[in-house]
Amino acid sequence: MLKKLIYRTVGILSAIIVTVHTNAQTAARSSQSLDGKWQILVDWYGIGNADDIARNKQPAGKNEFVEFSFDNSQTLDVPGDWNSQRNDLKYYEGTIWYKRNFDHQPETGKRSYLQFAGVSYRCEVYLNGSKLGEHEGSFTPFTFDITKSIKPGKNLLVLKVNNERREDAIPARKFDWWNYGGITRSITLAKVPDQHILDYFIQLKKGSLYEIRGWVQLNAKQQQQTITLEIPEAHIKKILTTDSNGRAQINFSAKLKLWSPGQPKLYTVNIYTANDTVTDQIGFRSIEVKGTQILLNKKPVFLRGISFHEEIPQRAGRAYSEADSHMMLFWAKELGCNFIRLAHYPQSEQTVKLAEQMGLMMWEEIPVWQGIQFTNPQILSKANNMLQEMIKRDKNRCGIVIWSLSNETAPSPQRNKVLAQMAHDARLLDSSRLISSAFDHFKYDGNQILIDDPLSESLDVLAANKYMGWYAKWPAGPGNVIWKSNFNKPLIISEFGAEALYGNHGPADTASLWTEEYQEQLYKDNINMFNKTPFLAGVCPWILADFRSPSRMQAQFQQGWNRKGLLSDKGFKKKAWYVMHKYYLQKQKQ
Ligand code: GCB
Repeated sequence: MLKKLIYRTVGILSAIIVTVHTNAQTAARSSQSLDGKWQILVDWYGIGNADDIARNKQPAGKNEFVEFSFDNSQTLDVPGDWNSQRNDLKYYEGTIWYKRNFDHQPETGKRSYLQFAGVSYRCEVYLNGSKLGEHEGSFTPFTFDITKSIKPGKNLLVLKVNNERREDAIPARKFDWWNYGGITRSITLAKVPDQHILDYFIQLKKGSLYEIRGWVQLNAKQQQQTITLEIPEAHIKKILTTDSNGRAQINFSAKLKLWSPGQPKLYTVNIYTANDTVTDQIGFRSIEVKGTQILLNKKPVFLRGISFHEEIPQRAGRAYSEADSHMMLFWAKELGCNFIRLAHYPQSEQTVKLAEQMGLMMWEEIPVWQGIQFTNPQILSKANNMLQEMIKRDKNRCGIVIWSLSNETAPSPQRNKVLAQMAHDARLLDSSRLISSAFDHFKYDGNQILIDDPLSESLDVLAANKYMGWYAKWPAGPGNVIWKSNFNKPLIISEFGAEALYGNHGPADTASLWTEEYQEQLYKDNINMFNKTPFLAGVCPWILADFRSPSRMQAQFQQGWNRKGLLSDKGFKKKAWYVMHKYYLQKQKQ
């Protein structure tokens, strides 16, 4: 029986971390969720001894005690950030140790994989007292092959999780969102056949409406193995054969119904070998640029976007459930969007899958956000590791049309070199999508703003974050700005907006900062500017909903919230929402 694939997460070969994280297509197989209540130890001073904690050391006798012991300790929910689960952890940046036991019944001919969908920010993983490895980065998955270390019966799993902000991390020490810590996404234990399908990539070739390209990779380097690929609804059945690396190429033509926001068609795709079967829902669409246009399935498309953080404002915590993803995505649809910018990091796999099912194109980015240490020789490998993990996880999601490398990084020889290298590496992993990066450094001349960032050469789509009327004064009156570019490429205004406290009103004509009317007028002025920009291929207001940020401590209006939401922290619509909604309805008709 084929099992529906819920989490199709691909593992990693970690570039910076000590342990080899094995690739594994784990989700399609029988899997055990390790979510639920985990016991925890808050290590306020970061002094816990890993050897003792990892084996849950017990007192040797009646007159002994262990200070760092999980016995009778408190619990936290997994998945979930720690900040919103306990008042005293609201601002906590440090280490928490997590522990749970699980049972295991060995099956002959099976391997066991332990898969983490996201742990924030860095973690060490210990199984039965021994270290499996480490991972850095909150937003991408990692997997361990634990076949050799798992025991029949009871097993002890311990994680050391740390969310301290550091200069050499990605993002670095300063960022404009809440630094949620903890096991924020699910943990799964999966059993797979010894010889199994490790990974696969199936998409339309760039620029083609019918040529299907890709590959299937087995875990063992076995030559001449037969793999079957089926798309039953389209009566497609292809027999593939592996090369000496255990990889089979996919290369055939078929006339399939194309995926688009209007008709987000997905096909069931089955891949099987003699031992193993995986099933996925895959859509087929082409995305390319022609001059200053973005073409979806060969037709120009205007990206009617919105950004959001992976945060539920009403709960003031990180989003973790399917219901959470639904809420954010329904709002995006209600606004009239056909596109979302997943800011500023890969959001959960369930958000990406739901968005695709709902007909939303996506921009997905890694958290290379402002002040990154580009001169640090480790940064390229850290960033590339995240890029690889993101692309590996979501490369079969046709809803993703743009991979983005960075947000608001200042041009410098070193930054230009690192990001150009990443653009190159991203294309090696996936040549079917567009590459972008959000800029905020431009040249000004009167009312003209010029895009001249040298990184543009390496990108398919240009993206500008520009807060006209908020951080930047209109040089020649509201709306009066002309965008120029040194490159014949499409432009997305990837951020614009202003802060408004919901319910704070003032007169429309002389509106003062922080009022809904000021934000509303600023949206109208920005739309005027958009209408004067012929090479504009999309816009993306900042942001769907107010979000929490300790950088935003203005006492009267912010109180720890960035108020640029079109929705308030309670989900109420501000006046600017309706301006944007109207604009998107008009754009949809054009
Ligand atoms: C930006 C950043 C975004 C901030 C936003 C703001 O340019 O990309 O992360 O939250 O501005 O509100 O200032």
